[in-house]
Amino acid sequence: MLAVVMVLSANCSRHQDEKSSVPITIAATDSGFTSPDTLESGLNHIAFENRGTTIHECMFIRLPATMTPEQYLQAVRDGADFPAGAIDCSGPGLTSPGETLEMWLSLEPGEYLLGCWNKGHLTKIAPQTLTVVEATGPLVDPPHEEVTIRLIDFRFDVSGEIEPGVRTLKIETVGPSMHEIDMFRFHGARTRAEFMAWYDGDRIASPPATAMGGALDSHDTQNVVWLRRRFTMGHYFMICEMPMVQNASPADSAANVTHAHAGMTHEFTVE
Ligand SMILES: [Cu+2]
Repeated sequence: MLAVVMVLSANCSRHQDEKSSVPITIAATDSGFTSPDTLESGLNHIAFENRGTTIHECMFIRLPATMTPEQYLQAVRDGADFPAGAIDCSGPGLTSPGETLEMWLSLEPGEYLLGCWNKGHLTKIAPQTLTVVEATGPLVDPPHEEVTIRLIDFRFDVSGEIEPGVRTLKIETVGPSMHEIDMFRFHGARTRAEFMAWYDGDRIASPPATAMGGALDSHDTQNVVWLRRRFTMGHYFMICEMPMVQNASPADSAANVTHAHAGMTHEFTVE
């Protein structure tokens, strides 16, 4: 009995030791992002809110010194998923209107563009830029996770159970390819087949699931991010939206084939 008590108290003190940081709010609207003009380098704690009427995400894109935001966007209009020299640095994934999640992610100093790739918003909505400056303040500590999700060619490896409540997930990319994770909560008895039909369609009418957020890809696959959000009981689905063929021409039938089509999906129940 004594041993059990000691283990429990050790677990409690571990959580009490987590230094709580105040998140920086970044909001998506249907006309663009609201965010600070500058962030500090190192681990950042962000609260992402979708205040729009459609699904949005928030990729942090670090631009090379030789590339303006407009040059990046023109390369995307010309069909590039990964304009040469620009670096994807993760960010909160697909999130439905009214949903909020927290993310911890590391950023290096530089000039960044915040972009939503859903439904071509990246090139249709006024881009948001921000500067990451060398940190001068105290460092943000990583949170303690209950669950670790590893992104592997082409599957999700989930260690631990996601239970109802506010939960923290650590996201690691094992690769070797770049990956991302978007989580959805099915509405009622809607199914995976209905989801994939919606995913391959216009993604506007009658969504079969709520987009719960996720972690977008990083060129640096050593990059680790953490997600924290509330999970209610229900039936969930996670997918990887990375394109199977990078920078495919929009006219190429391969342009819309993602890792999800190659089987990189995972269903789970929160109970
Ligand atoms: Cu993938």
